[in-house]
Amino acid sequence: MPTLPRNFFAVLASVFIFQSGHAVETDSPLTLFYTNAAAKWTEALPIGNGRLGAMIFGGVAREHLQLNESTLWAGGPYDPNNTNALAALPQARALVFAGKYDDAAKLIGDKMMATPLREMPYETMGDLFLDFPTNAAPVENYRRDLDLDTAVATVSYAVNGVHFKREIFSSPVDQVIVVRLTADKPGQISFTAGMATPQDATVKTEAANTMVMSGVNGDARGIKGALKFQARVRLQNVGGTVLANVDKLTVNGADSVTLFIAAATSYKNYHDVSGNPEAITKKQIAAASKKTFAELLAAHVAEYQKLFRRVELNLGETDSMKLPTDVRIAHFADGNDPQLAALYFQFARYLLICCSRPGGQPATLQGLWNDSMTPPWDSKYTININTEMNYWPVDTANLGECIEPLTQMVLEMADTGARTAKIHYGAGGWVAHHNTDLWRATAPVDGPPYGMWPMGGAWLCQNLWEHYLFTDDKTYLKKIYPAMKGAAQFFLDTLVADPNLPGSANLVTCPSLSPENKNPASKNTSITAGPTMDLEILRDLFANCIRASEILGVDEKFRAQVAATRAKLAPLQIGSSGQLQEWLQDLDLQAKDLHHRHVSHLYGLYPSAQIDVNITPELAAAAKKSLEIRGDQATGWATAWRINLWARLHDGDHAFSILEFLLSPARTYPDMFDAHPPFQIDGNFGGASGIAEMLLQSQNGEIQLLPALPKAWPTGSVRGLRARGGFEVDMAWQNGKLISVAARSLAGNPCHLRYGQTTKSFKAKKGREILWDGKADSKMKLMDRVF
Ligand code: FUC
Repeated sequence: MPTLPRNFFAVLASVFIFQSGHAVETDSPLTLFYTNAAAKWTEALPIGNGRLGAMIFGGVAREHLQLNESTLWAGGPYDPNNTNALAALPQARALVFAGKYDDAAKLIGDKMMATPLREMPYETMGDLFLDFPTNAAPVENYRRDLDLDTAVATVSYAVNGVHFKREIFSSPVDQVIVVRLTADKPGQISFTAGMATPQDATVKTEAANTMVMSGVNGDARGIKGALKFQARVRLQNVGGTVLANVDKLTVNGADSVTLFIAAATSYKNYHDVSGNPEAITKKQIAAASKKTFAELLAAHVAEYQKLFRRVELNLGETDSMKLPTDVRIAHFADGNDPQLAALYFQFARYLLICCSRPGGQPATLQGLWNDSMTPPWDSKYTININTEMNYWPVDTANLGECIEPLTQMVLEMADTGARTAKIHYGAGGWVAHHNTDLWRATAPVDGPPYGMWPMGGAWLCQNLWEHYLFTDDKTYLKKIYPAMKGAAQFFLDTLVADPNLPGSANLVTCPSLSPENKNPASKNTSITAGPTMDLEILRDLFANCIRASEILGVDEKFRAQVAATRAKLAPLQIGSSGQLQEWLQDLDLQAKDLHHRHVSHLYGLYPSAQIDVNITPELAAAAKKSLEIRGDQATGWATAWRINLWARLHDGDHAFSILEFLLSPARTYPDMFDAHPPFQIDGNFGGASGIAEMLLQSQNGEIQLLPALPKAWPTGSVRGLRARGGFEVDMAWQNGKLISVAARSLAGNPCHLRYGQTTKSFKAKKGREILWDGKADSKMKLMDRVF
């Protein structure tokens, strides 16, 4: 790592002080800040209340809020299942087992894909612009920031000695975005507000202070748009005047102005679009505008902090924190800014709270934030890694409630996926392939090399099961069990014996693929039978169903059937280069792309725990070999996955070196959004998960303290991470050594702590806190606490 002159940051900071004419100081260590307005969307700052989001540009002459509402997708309820698929299935299988992969792919492409071939995109709602009168006077003290501790974005600057300020937040309580404009002298606020959208919509003013955009969503791929939507803006001024034009509101000479922005669609659920966006937005605005700004802000902050303030992370602080966030990202790899990793971790927590709240939609490929009608990969749910990754930090980072939209989506997919199981496979249970959308489509899409993968639903069930493991919440288990059972039932009905495999452990998925990686035995397709990832996911799904049915005391017969089938799954194999095989045949070294972004076969190491350095050391060594072959650098999410994997291998320095790449301009935009590129939010969440895995792991019955602490973070502390079994954990460390740990038992399970080679166990009653200093010869202390 190159070392910088000691005064490097002082010099850099002084450049900024000079350029902006004032000293830039961060108020809170949890603030992203910039000394200029956003020139691009990936410089703008995101806010959101789980449903209603905006990207804030912060221009002096023009404020721009790009708006999103999480149910504004193209299309309407539709059935993509292909009634020709089932008849082609036996032949597709025969071709795969005969090694005629490309012929199988051709047949699958002709007969077995969804109609339409692609799903519906998530779309932007449009934009709100505030145009301010310009004059030649210079702008001074410009600052644009996002305080992660309050979820408020602020823009401030001075012109002609008048200090202007804009505060903006999206309230989960009042369901509106609030924009407050103030100045430190009376009568200074003048602007014209207008709206624009690429949607089929009109904008008009309604009464003196209200502007409404009403529209319908787009058609896509032959599916008719079935949603109505409305965005409604009301303006409240103190002093000055407001004038409503045809489609604009003009404010002149006000002391302060508050704008309320509401938006809604007619979406009620994936088969009901009968909502009334006009009534909803009217009600929301009427209620919010009766409250004072202080009341709205206080309610918003209190609700947000209930979640956000559960975790504190301190990895060390340096003067780099005084620099604008984009400059810090450019210099993270210089090694003098450990707090930026903590900020990145907390930014991901902020994003998850802002884009995935109970009652709403799950985080898409772009969370909640998308400015396009045709976004990359439709900004939907790619469930062969990306959606699962979005929720990796949900429990470790103590945001358990935020999984609710994902849980709900999986329960809905268990309905739509039952039809796909029947029509495409003649099977019971339910199945989902590699994508889904607002309408919960589950059939194979995009083309055989991506879509012919029946494991998306099964993998999502693993996310839900993990949430159960963290919370020990039996009511939740009862809720998700039918979806788990249905996912397993599908495979009981569709697994086939591979005629090429010796012995009785020969059950495989077919046709399938190892996500998006070409089968080296084919000319040009990924189609195969029994890729390692499928078998790993099934080992988990079946084991989880067995345990869940035992815990709930149900389905004895089914349980036995699942156990018998599990025992017959084809085994994991170590190949001739010592690698974990990605396919049933030892073909890894012949792969067309040795550095492929997907590391699907390493699912067993992370997010699963069936490969474990302590329990299955040979498989762990093989997984490590595979990881070395794949290399460290990939797309944003794929880089983030590698951090988690190296953390599970207990190599903190390796994990950290990959984090340095993830947190560089190559993979992180100035606003800290992850760069696939383009922007994809999974890397933010996967990166945060990786940081948590470096500090705390809890798979396979042990809470492992600092299992992969890198040298770059010699001294630090963390409060409030979650561990499986229902524990909340705090730790402090100094010079690379644990000095204290507190584990609070929220569920009353036994507590097994491990620090290096030292283990300590305790029967932990619910409501007790266990304290230890990490030393082999000291005892744990117990405290009864109220929490
Ligand atoms: C998968 C990945 C791509 C991208 C897309 C949304 O198909 O292979 O890299 O992330 O999802």
